Amino acid sequence: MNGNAVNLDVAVIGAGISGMYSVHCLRAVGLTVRAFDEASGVGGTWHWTRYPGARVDFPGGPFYCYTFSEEIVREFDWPDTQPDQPTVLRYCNFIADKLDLRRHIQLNTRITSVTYEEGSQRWLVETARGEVFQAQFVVCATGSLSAVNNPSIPGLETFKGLSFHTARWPSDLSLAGKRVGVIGTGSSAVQAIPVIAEEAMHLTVFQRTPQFVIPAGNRSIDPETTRYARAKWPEIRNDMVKSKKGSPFPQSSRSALDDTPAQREEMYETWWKRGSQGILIYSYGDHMTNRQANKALSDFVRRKISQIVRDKDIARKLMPEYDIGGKRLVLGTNYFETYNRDNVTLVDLKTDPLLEVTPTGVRTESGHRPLDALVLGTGFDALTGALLRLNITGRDGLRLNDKWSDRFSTYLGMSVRGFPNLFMINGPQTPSVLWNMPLAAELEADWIRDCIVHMRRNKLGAIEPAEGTEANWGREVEATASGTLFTENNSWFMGSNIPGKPRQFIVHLNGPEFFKRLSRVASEDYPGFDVEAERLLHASLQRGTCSP
Ligand code: NA7
Repeated sequence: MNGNAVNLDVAVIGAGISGMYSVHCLRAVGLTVRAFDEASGVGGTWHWTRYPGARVDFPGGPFYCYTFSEEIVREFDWPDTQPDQPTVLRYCNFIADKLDLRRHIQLNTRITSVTYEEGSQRWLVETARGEVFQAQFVVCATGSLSAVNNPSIPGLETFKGLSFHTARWPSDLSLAGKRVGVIGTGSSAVQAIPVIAEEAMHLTVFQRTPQFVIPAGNRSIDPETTRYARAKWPEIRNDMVKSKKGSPFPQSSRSALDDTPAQREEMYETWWKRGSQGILIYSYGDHMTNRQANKALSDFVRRKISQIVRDKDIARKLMPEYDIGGKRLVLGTNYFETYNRDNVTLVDLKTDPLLEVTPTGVRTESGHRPLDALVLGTGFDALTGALLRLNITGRDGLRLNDKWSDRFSTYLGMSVRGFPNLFMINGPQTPSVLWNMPLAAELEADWIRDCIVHMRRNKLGAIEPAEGTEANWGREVEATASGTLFTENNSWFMGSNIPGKPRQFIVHLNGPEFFKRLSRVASEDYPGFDVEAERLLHASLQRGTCSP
């Protein structure tokens, strides 16, 4: 045992939406908990994601938030259907105060290593400030899209202007009068581009792959919706838990091919206008399982692009050729319209490859483009990236980076064999990024709490997946995606955006079944896990403070 270490029952890594809820629910059963975050404030993704135009791109308002407390639902007024980043960050701070979480959260603290000690059945958690904590349990609430992807573009480090990732946007930055370049056209860049174009003198967008972008349709939430949500909250929450996407809005199960082309067009037009309150791809049930159905919708959005973008050559460059939804569908506001502006240039890197960044701009095959600021909208090492950056070493010196070098494997997306008592929230092989993430975080943190309580009651010291359970779980997760078009496209769902990352589908596609499964595993006393008896009688047991 490390004599200088501060003792905790649970170390939570991350103080975003998952980390804050973990602190709340673990503290409630008498556990000593501390959350650590590298950021200077709470909010996780919503602390970092400060680019102009950043908004929730899921059915937002009262549905993208904590769901467990009707009191909280009543007390926070969401102004828009797609809340902007400052509003979500204000909400996170409201929660930290309301639940009195700050005294359990240590900010400005980067975790440098997490190492399992066999003898004590505890983890040593080291920080960049030189502190060491010893915790029986570690909860990785590290965020699904938090490990920034800084691309290796020749000369990037030589750029003399301002250069930064969308998730590291400098505070108080003015782009007025500047020539700005944006590399990437994912969700972040698509939200930022129209706002940057309004402010900058000139904007050049460097596009590697065009995007299907549908209107977010952000609008003020009418008081009636808020009143309804507050009055019916338990039912709404229950419906979201059972819903395939964790959303309160409709999803059709009909085939797009059961309708005539004219009927389909009418349906698509209606859903196009709904924006996030009924996302177009769910207008029929088979867009992601039937290529012909998918093509009908892909063609509809391509027609929209050619109607919106006046210059036919630019419109052609903006046309995606893959299956709609194969990459995460992007919700935007005036995205395609922005290419009608005189101060916006689109560079298609497929036909005009990026050669290098120079001290004064970006050189593509067709020439040099002088820039004052370069924005990297280049995304994230999704789901596994943040975990692999923690430097985790489990039983027998096994490093998570080595275990996952060819393929990642988990049991229930919550735990990894060889890494006892370490849990993940919204990690790989959970519904995560294709479900309602705050709601998923609550359900997964509750499961972790119940597992810890079960262990304490039964004087268990360690729990980890049994031999073979990860392989079975991997097959189950793959089965949820088999026959879908997700696995036939290149996207960060498949690891394709990170050079060298194994090609493996990262999401469990059936949220309701996933959460039912978690409940079943808990109620059956954790089948599929190996457990060990507690070697050290834990202080909180002696004090009898763990009282669920
Ligand atoms: P994304 O969706 O991963 O988008 C990243 C974009 O950056 C995408 O267009 C990439 O092109 C492009 N990219 C990445 N590396 C390069 C290089 N080296 N050169 C040129 N272009 C590159 O990340 P976002 O931040 O936009 O969105 C992530 C999620 O966060 C999103 O779903 C929201 O939920 C919030 P590619 O398509 O790989 O060819």
